[in-house]
Amino acid sequence: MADVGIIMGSQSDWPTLQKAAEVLDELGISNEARIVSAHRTPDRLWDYGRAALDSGIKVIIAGAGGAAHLPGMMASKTRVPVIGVPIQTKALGGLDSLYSIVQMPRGFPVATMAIGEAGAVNAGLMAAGILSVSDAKLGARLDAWRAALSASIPETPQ
Ligand code: RP5
Repeated sequence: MADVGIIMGSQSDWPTLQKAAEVLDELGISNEARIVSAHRTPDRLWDYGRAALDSGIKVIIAGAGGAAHLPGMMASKTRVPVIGVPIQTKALGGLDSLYSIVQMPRGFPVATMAIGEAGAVNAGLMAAGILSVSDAKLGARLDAWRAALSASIPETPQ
């Protein structure tokens, strides 16, 4: 059983979503990754969304590119919070993914991150922040992670 489900529209999205998995691993948060395409495997999307709560998943990170319907469709299927990661695309740079994911109709939100790897890392951190509200030990690990990042920033450019 995993606390965070990482889903993506294609194998080609994994190098980006892997950044979310890495930060979750660093913070000791259990996670699972699945390819769940809104267009190519719609039944898999429905099954995953139907089972998410009972499976114990507390946050879903969903990455997709182009038409990028996966995060929004997953948000329509489960009340587990969905964090969307717009994948950078060759044709349109990921603006297509961003606009598709961010413009949800009222009632079914997706917490949309930045395009690409920064968005994937932040999706992991956002999931950690959500989980840390009810997990003090995780909160302490997240505080330490953030403090270490701040400490690594030099005051003067090299
Ligand atoms: C989307 O189509 C996926 O999320 C991926 O970003 C994009 C391209 O998929 P592939 O053609 O690389 O499998 O559904």
